Amino acid sequence: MTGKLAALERWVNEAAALARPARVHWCDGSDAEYRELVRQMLASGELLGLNPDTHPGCYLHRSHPSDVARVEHLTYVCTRERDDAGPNNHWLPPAEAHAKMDALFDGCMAGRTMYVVPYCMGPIDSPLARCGVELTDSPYVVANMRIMTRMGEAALARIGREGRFVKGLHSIGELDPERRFIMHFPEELSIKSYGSGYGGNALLGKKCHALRIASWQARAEGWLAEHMLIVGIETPRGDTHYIAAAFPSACGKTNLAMLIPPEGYRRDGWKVWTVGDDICWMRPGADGRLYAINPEAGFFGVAPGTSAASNPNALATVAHDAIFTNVALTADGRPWWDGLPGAPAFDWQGRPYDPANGPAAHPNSRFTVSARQCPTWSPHAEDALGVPLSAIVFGGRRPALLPLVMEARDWTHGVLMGAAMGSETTAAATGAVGVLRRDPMAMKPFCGYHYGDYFAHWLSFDQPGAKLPKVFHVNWFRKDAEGKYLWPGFGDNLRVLEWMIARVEGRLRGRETPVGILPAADELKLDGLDLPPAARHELLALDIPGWRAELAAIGQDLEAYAPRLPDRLRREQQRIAAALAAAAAAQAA
Ligand code: SAT
Ligand code: MN
Repeated sequence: MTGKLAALERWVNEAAALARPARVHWCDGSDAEYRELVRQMLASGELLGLNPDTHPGCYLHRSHPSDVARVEHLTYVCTRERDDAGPNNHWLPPAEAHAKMDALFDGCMAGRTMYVVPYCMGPIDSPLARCGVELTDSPYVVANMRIMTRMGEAALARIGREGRFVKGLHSIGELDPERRFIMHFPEELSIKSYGSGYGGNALLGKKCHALRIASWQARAEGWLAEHMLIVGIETPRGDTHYIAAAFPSACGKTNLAMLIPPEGYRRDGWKVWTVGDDICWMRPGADGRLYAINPEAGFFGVAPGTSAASNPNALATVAHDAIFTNVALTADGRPWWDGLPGAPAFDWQGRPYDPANGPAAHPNSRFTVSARQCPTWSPHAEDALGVPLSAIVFGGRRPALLPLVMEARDWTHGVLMGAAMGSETTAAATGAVGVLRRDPMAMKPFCGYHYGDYFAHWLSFDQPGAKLPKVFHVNWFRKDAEGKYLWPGFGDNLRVLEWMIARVEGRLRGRETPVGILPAADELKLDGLDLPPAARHELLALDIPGWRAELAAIGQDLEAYAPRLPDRLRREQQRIAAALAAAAAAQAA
């Protein structure tokens, strides 16, 4: 190889000299290659064939039972200066991290094949897209990367033209949690991941490249790499508004991205177009608007809860040519999880199903599937220049206080809303579930640099001439005193998006409050919805003492990022705290 691919070849040779695989295979991304990988994995037992009549081209993978989620406590950002990684990341000096990882990689691929996986994050002809190469000894990872990215020859050709790519070295190692680390070297655009074959730990194009490394690159180059879905809402007038929305893992991003409008809305001509369900790269265009691409080519979605009621589009998407990981199995070889008809015969570990062993499908079980199979896949999802954003939405699981929807009064307030995001933890990461954690912009596990610098970078988009999207915060997860959800969610979330669009188009006035603009009485269309008046009130009520405590907590939590916390953000928090104090005084008077 010559020219710009020589550096790639040198790095592949170095990695092979370290890991000492029996063979090196350069992936071309072809159908024939995918079929051959599947054939080998069926033979080795890494994949099981599913019922070919109900699920043609579908396979089941069971991961090691100790390897079922991202491992945030073993994930590091290794910058030369500790402060550049920030208190939001685990850190090691790069030399120490390399030494630690190289000792693990030493000879680890003996007898195995090392796959060279060139990939492109984003449409292959997009100026916003970025390439990488993952070296891995896991054929399961290769098969998933082929679905999740533009993998193979075209990506290699682009790398040959550009010369620049993110280097990712991965081995499943012994799948030993004691010998498992995910290390990022943003200054070198490189990643080393050892000891896990699961999702975000192992499919290095996803969280490692498209968020942690990309957020670093984005800061240097003037764009944003975010943990957001992208959805297009087509109104009965025929305009499509694109919305990017950040929610923590397993909070319904895939469901919102594939939303089915309620009956009446469908009749009126509303349509929803899916552009992405997890990651959004965005950059100001020549007209001052923010343009977004989905760097991924597939969905790695949470299976449990995906049902005909919650997300029929996702079910249709995974009806063929999909890889399932850690779901349960019916007696006739269909994948199964809570929300599907039928009954599990085998649990996610392959044991005959026994409720005493816990849920049949693992709570973080997943499907991997090409986005092109989605019935609502947007005809603009692969536009090289991306789609223009009308709104950015932040949200989390908040059982109390946070209203169904509120709008930021300007960009600075919007950045504070994002920075103040909190959510109850879910099964997408190891650790306790259901604990409130502050998760700014849903990037806590994924921001590849100091959160203080990250907030400043967000604020920097507020330039003269910028036509920035409006910023909103939503909470689909409010509960009543009995712990029941107050809002039906799913398709009915379109009612909230409709209000946002009316605000974007300047057609509704809203109601100004100290914490943001809420829908005024009767502005949210709730017809056809069985929502008791008490719930309606509760969802949009303003609990001033509760909010004052929240603002104090936000102020305190943000100080963790001092001295790099932008003063503009601190002043915004103080402005709202003061407005709440004034409202409390007025109420008392
Ligand atoms: O495991 S992944 O990081 O790919 C999924 C998620 O947590 O969002
Ligand atoms: Mn995610």
